[in-house]
Amino acid sequence: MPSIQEKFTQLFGHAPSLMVQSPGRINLIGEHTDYNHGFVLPAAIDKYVQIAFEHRTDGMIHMHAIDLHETVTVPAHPLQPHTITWVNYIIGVVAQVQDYLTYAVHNKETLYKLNEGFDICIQGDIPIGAGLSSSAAVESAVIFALNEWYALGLSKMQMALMAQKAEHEFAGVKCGIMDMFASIHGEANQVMLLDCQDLSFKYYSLPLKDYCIVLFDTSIKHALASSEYNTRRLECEQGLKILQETYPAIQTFRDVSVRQVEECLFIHKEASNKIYQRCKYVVEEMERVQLAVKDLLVGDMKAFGQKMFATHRGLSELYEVSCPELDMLVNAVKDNEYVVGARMMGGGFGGCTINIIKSKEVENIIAQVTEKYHHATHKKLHTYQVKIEQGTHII
Ligand code: GAF
Repeated sequence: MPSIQEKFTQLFGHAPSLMVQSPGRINLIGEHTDYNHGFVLPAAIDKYVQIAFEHRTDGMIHMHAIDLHETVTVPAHPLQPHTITWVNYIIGVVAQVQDYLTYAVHNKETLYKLNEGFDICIQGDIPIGAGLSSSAAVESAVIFALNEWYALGLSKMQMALMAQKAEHEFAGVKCGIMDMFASIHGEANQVMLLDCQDLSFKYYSLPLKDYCIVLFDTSIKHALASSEYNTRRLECEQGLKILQETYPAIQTFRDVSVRQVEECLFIHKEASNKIYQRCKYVVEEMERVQLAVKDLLVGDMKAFGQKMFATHRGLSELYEVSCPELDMLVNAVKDNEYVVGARMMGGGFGGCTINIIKSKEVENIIAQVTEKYHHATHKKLHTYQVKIEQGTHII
């Protein structure tokens, strides 16, 4: 198979000037907390999107997705959301940079250069729709390349925020900051505790010792994932407003206790009340992340893993973003003495579970779960043993 440089050269008749690689991410704990001003604990992994880039001067953006065998060309200005999803991950980011150069820094020369257009090829090995943030990896790679090529001087956090805005405005998913943050800021062997309220973060080593991280991929992506994601976000906002009526000092979920959720949202003792359930999960998960980091600091992976199982229960029963296949995969390992923790990961409604498994038992456990999964769903289970790696960088 030709390399991305060779493919780029074949397609565009010249070699690329810049190559960038951006990883997918895992998240150890802290799910659906980023857009609720909570904490997350993600890390970048050894699965990547690569892009090859070259400036052009005819005002066009030529894009080619190698794995999908698709080429799309659009004028560099003005940019509108496109009908093809992957195209939006590129042009959505370009639109953010155009806005930045127009309104934030009034840099006409650089804007002129950007609007001259470019050629770009993308390829990758992050499974699409598996909840490993392949879209954020593309957006992160593109913003990183534009920052480099046009000498924009953006910080990593500014890049992550612009990539997030691209996802909101061009892909239509009101995602939090976690995925782009993790792809751009990742470091080898380090998880990152990000405070999504003030965007401060800290790196921690994961005391895996004789354990490793394995992802079980349901190969399912429900069509309702992005609409349900936006609905969860709205439900949380509604819950927060109700809490603020009784407690005006509350600004974000960070100021909310479980007791206040019980008092203000547990209406008529109706435990099925959706807003109550969503908010209860969020507040409990925020506390769980803090406690889980303490487990990491003392090297107690067993206690950490128990919290992952508790997160899964919350996501499945209260936040209702799991699906039967994800629940099945977590149940399949929950009483296995060699699996310290497992849970669904990412937005939900399909994608992967993340499992912390004793290294010497990984093969056995993969074989057992693959068999069970096939028996129950008639689907093939894809599994990935992942390493924690460096974030977006030039190659
Ligand atoms: C998706 C989103 F993109 C993230 O921002 C985050 O909310 C996650 O779902 C759930 O934790 O990956």
